[in-house]
Amino acid sequence: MNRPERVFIGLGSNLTEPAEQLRQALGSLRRLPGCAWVGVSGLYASDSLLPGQSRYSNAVAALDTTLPPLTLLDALQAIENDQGRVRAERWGARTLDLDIILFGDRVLDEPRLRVPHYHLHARPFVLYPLAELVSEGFILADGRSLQALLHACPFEGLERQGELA
Ligand code: A4P
Ligand code: MG
Repeated sequence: MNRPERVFIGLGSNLTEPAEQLRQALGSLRRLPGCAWVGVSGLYASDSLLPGQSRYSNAVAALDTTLPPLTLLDALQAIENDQGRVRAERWGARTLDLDIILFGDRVLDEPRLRVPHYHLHARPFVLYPLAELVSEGFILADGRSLQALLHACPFEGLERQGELA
């Protein structure tokens, strides 16, 4: 049996009742084989990084998993597909996006999976919910301090809309 590793999963949606999409995805994450539920951040809303797209709902969930990283990625993509995700264009509007933000103490740079998530530092809608789930002074697997990343990425434009679960 593998040692469980803590993973943080970024959830995002900007189509078809985004907050409901996130709630439905949480139900699927709670039922994932090989994973134990840890918790979820509050619900956040913010404008899209791309102009012309509707606002996003975002959250971060934490699980302890014994699954290998690519097996977890497959499971997350299956949940996206179940919720009607259509991959028409990169960064396109989506019913559900599940990104692996952190995977234990691993640093991975594989064609299908890069962790820590490559754009984490520029995304308040990932950093602030993540901060709700870790202790103060948290250091990422690649040595960066979450506190320093938060300082460099203002909360501006982000709206915390209460609890998701
Ligand atoms: N991939 C590599 N690393 C990872 C990882 N750590 N987690 C690969 C998940 N997948 C990873 O992803 C494309 C491929 O990335 C996958 O097949 C996987 O093998 P995708 O989900 O099909 O495509 P995408 O989501 O369009 O691309 P990307 O780069 O993940 O975009 P993002 O980061 O999801 O950005 N504005 C707000 N306010 N909130 C948002 O959530 N999201 C986006 C989309 C734009 N603007 C936003 C938001
Ligand atoms: Mg994605």
